[in-house]
Amino acid sequence: MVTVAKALSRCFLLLLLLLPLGCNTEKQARPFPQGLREDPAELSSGEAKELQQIKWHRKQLLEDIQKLKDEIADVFAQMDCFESTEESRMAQKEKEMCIGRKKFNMDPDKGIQYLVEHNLLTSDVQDIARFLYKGDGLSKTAIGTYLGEKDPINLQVLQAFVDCHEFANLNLVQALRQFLWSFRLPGEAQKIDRMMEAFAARYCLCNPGVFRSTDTCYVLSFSVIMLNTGLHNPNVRDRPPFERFVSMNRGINNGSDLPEEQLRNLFDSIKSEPFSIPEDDGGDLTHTFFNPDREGWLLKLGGRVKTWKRRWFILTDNCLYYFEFTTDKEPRGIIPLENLSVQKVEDPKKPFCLELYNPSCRGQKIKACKTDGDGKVVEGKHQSYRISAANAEERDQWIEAIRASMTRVPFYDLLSARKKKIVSKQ
Ligand code: 4IP
Repeated sequence: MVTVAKALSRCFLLLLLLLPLGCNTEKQARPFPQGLREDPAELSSGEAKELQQIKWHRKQLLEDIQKLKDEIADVFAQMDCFESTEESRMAQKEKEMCIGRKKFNMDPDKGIQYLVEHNLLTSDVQDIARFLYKGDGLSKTAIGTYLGEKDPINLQVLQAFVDCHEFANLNLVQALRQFLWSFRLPGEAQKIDRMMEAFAARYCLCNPGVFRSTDTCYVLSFSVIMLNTGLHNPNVRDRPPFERFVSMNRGINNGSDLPEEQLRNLFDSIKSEPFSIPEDDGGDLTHTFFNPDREGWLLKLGGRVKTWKRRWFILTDNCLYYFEFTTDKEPRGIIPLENLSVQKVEDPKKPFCLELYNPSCRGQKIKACKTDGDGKVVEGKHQSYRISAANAEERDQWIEAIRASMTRVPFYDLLSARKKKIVSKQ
């Protein structure tokens, strides 16, 4: 660009020089200076000399102008070339950014690594947090997954991400709406705990004096989330009245009650408008099954009618799902593993069996759901689930994976621990 500017300014200077001479720089002949006779034979020797000099200057200037024209043409050609290189460089960066986002949505850690390696993001936690907060083209589920990781870097990014939110002068419901829309809360209790803890701390920092402690804010946030389910989930028949919401939150403000008016505002806000939860996984269960703890073919014995059916099982989020085909989007049945146990069992008909049962109430129906012959979702009828694997090794691996899934601390334990902590402060 400097060269272009130089060339243009030189050209401009030359034109300024030429103008007084009346030179039009084109092929037209320059008219004679005023007072000079047109016939060279009539010129005095002084005039002839002056004419020679003028002609010589003119020639020089025309040559200079031509050189400058060439130079300018050259520079413009370079500029064109530079622009198209710049364009293709930008296109390349855009392409890499797109790949980075896709990678992030498939595997958040790998996505961030890719973006850093391609200089599209620095490894600074603030930079990563801003990138996630902006969230362009990112799956909110993937953002939630990344923020939920326990790695020290992810924890710092979580903190920086929460700090990107401005909650000043918002009531708790408004702040929760903003927060819960910025990513999708992961299913694991410990992760939810860390995220809500960070949320509560940020809310209290932005709104000093609203709650006596962050624990109060934390517990009330969950009451509000549960209230949202109670008021808006179509499967809940018994809609909680305001009085129940008040009694749920007795003594949570370090032993004292929160002002009823404050609770009324939150209650009314949720009642009139439920939380919007990001559903960027297409609304089907594909994403849930994207990264399962374990999956594979197993034989399952029917509940009442004892037929063995080959089903594709997926273990994820502390649930066992079974499908007729691996490509099915909707499962035939779902078995929540909470409160269940698993053990090896001998079966007279099938080898390598395992059994899922409820150790505290054997003989009672296990809470589960399935689709019946008409495609309706109904309650399961199993007192235990008997499942046969292809060999002993697979059976043992399934038992191990199911046990690992069951031992995860359920979220409500964490919440009740937090409530106890508040009560013990009284
Ligand atoms: C069915 O037998 C299948 O085994 C069902 O399994 C089973 O439901 C039924 O149990 C059993 O009656 P038929 O196909 O021979 O009728 P799937 O749903 O995998 O096809 P479960 O509850 O095991 O899914 P009951 O309890 O509905 O009878």
